[in-house]
Amino acid sequence: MERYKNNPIITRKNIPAIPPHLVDVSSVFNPGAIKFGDKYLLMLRVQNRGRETFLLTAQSDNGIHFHIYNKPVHFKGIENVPGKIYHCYDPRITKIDNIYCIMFAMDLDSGCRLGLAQTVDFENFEFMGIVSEDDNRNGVLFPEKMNGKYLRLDRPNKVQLQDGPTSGSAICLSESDNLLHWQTVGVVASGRFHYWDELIGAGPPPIKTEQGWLQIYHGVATHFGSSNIYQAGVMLLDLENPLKVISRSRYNILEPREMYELVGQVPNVVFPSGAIVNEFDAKGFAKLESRIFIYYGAADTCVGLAISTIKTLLKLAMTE
Ligand code: BMA
Repeated sequence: MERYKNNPIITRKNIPAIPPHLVDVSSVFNPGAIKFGDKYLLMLRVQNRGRETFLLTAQSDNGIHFHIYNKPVHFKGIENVPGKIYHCYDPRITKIDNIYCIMFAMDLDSGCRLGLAQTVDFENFEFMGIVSEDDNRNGVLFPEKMNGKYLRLDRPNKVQLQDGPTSGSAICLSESDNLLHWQTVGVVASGRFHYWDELIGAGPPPIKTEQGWLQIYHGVATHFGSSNIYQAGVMLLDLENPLKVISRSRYNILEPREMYELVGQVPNVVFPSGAIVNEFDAKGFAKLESRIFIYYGAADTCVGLAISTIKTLLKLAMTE
């Protein structure tokens, strides 16, 4: 994948001052992304100097230069959740039947859960509920139902990192009748210990291609003494049965190399969370030659853009 030449595309300096809480913020990273009409839309994770989290939307005509709105996203109804919500973060956006669904991580006293919100205009957002019973993260919805069910990839948190948060080593497939109550169908892919992707989680929502569902994911190498390395990879899932992995990249397709990826709040991190495909065919498949913009958090500090094509990602997925 090719980094945009003027990366990072969004840094803390681009965040407008929104008194009282968002002034001179610390970081902006891990955005959700989607095409909204003919605009590129991001939902940015912004942290202030209290290390509190806010989500801000941003729009662009070309996917590179973004206008960031000076109104934090409010999920209407979230105030009715009992107990304290510390952070809502890492949103992934999927359009299903003309409704934009946002799945995000929620830090609660009981651990991390998945939350779901919906919007049609990216101005008014409705909180739909907490949609994972157990500790879970990196929930991404498929853009269409299969066999009458909504599907998502998620990542139950099971592994306790030494001196760190609990993290998972497997991407699972879950299904639901109503987007609110989910059952795990099975494990799609597990971490490959000793290699680049020991712990894994889905990145942007799955992309439909004639060859299968293209899934960009992050992998964490944990066997380096002082620091985990977060990288991006890609796998191809069967179109009819996404539990089945057709192929999976042996090598990462993006790793921390540039200074803004190596140094920051959390060093050595590229974390892909949003992708926008330029062209789909009449049947809804991403075109082979289409460009894809991948938005990623760099070092939990700023937003990078990596550019590729569907064809290239399919090829990279096949390097087994
Ligand atoms: C993961 C998540 C991400 C974060 C990454 C690197 O576990 O918390 O939000 O970007 O770690 O710190």
